[in-house]
Amino acid sequence: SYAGKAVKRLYDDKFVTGRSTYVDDIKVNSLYATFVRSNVAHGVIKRIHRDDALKMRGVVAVFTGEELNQIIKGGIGPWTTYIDPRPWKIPLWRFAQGETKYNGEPIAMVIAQDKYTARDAAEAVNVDIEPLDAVVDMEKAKEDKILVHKELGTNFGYVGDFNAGDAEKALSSADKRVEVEIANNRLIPSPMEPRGIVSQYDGANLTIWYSTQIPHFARSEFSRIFNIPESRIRVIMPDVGGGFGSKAHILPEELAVIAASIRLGRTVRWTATRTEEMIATNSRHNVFRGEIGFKNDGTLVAIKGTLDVELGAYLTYTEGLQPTIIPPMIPGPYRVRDLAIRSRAIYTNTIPITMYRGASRPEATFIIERIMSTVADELKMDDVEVRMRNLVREDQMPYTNPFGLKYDTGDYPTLLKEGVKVLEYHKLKEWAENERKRGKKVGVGLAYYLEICGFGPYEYSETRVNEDGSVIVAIGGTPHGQGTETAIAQLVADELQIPIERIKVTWGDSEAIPAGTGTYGSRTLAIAGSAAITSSRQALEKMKRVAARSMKADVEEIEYRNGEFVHKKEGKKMSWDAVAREAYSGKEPGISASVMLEGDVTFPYGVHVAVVEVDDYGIARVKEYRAYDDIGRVINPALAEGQVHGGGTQAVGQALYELAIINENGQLAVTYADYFVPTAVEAPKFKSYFAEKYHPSNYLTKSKGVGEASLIVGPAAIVRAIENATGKRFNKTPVTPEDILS
Ligand code: MCN
Ligand code: MO
Repeated sequence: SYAGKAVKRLYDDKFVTGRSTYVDDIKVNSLYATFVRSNVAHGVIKRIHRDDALKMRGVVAVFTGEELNQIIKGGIGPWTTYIDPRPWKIPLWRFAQGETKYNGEPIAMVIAQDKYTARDAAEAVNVDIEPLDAVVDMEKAKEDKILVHKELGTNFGYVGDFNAGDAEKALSSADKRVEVEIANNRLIPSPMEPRGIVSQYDGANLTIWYSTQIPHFARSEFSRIFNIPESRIRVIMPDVGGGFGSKAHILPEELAVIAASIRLGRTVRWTATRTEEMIATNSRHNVFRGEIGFKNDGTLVAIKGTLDVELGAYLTYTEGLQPTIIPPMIPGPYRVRDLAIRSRAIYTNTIPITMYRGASRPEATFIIERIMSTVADELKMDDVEVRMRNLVREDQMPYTNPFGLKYDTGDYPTLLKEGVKVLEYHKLKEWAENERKRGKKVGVGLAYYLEICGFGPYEYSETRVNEDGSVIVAIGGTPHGQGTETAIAQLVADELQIPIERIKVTWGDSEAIPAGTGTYGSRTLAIAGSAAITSSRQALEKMKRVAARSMKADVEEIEYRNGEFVHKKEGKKMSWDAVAREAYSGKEPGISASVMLEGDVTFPYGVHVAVVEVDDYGIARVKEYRAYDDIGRVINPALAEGQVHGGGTQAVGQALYELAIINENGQLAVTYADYFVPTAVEAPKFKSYFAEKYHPSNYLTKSKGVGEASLIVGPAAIVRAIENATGKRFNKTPVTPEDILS
């Protein structure tokens, strides 16, 4: 069997030999788009002077927002698959028209024969902007004095209360009460491949090559926004060089490219420069302020507070998830049942904020883990002991958390006990203490997480057996670096009992694959994998029927084993390939089976440990990162470990280095000189283990997700390690050298 083995990624040759095809590699005759961007955070667009640009050789058009929005009929909407738009205040988001709401916002579009001309021409476009008062700071925006969207009457896009039990009463009966403020700063997801799109319009049909995680959702959104039937829109996702959640939403730039191609009847393309990519997607700014109550034995009894998440100037598809997913995840794996959390989402005149790896679970985990560590510090208790005291017990599983989330399977205390041992946490702590006695600033930190992943509502899969017996599995999931396609091929190879080399997994073309939800929320292996198992079982059933007809037997008389269909009674046999050939002989309809598998959430969990060293300049380095996770059945340990490493390196970035600086004019620092992303040099030494006695999910794969785990829990573990190294307290990310030295 293939499942459980570290099978090498099936489709990597093209990547390592430079023959992969990203959007910018698509060779079609096309025009190039570039954007004129706002240099103020808020202002009235008075006039766009485009005559000079239009006179330049090679310039085809310069479009204003008014012109583009005649074609962009609908606005970018909320992600109604997951959020109820009713309690929200949502401004119409199209291409800027009349007013600009953030520094860097596209306000005019230049189309030229080549990208260099397009960029030169963009410089020749002058825009008169009359600045308006802007509010670029979330705290100031809360005063509602300066409004980002006057028509909404407020900067609060969402206010909701998440109440469970009686937090007030629990607080007043607690032995101890402590106030907390816990924050994550703004990040820039930074995938290797920036945003990109090619839009081809032939007068009737649109073909769109798009660097995205959600080709099918994009198709339905484009259909709604441009009022074109889905049958006339084909969205193709070529190789995608990473997304980390940020490519699950649509930009006004991308709508403009499509609009221009419709208007001109030509193919138009845009690949974001690195600066544009940095402007395109920011993420993660949130603050929790509140009070906690606990008993002297370390039992957490109450959490009360307010969570503020920044939206930026508009509601992206994905940022709408945060204020409604963070609060119910704050209890995490712990038994606390009395909580009162007011959750608010706030518009500011800044770059719209999107989701980033973990989306809501890193925020919730950072909050609850900082709370656990605070309890430990207040009571001078060990981090492990405090958590042990509070974890949901195995006899309580499946456990319905105070907000109604049903934790499916797991044994949280046992995993902590085992994890601490396997990761040698106490040994490391002792070692660090000795090192500190010798004057070295080293520290060890631990954090626990429980996360929610594997999201539905459904995923599509089709299994097709070709005439030669090779197999195509077309999935609605959209891997873009994770290697999930290889794990799915492993599952299908086991199911069909044929060599994995005979299986090709394909995805990301809205015309070749009728439906799909996409890859995000660490859902793909669980849900698309289970869908692939199901469609493959059905295909095998169809193969059996062909074999039966061919051998003049009842289908019940046919047994399939290791690539052979056996008619036991008669002692006859047919090979997999012979049956496939028969299926395409003209007498049979061929072999294809498709399913739309419904799915629900599943809850992986684990404990991670970081070792940090701080130098005299306050610069912290994560020397080691160790992880012990229960992710259900591990299908491909190498791939799963790779996710722990990648997410762990991003956790180093969030905890120590990454901070998107927005100045008082709402301008983002847009180079990697000002925004430091960790490289291999800053990556720690990793040790990643998976619980051998795992707790399966309800999915056929028995797996739970791991694609986001390390970025969900890593920042809390790393910050705890810095505290251990320095003896100071930090309730935020990133912890900068200035913080450490002050
Ligand atoms: N896996 C496994 N056994 C399990 C669980 C997972 O072998 N029990 C393997 C899978 O085969 C897959 C990987 O681990 O190779 C992650 O699977 P899964 O947890 O199902 O996550 P997804 O495939 O849905 O990937 C999405 C996840 C998310 S949400 C973000 S954000 C993220 C991440 O993946 N973005 C990434 N990892 C990324 N990795 C790369 N290279 N690029 C991104 O943009
Ligand atoms: Mo994600």
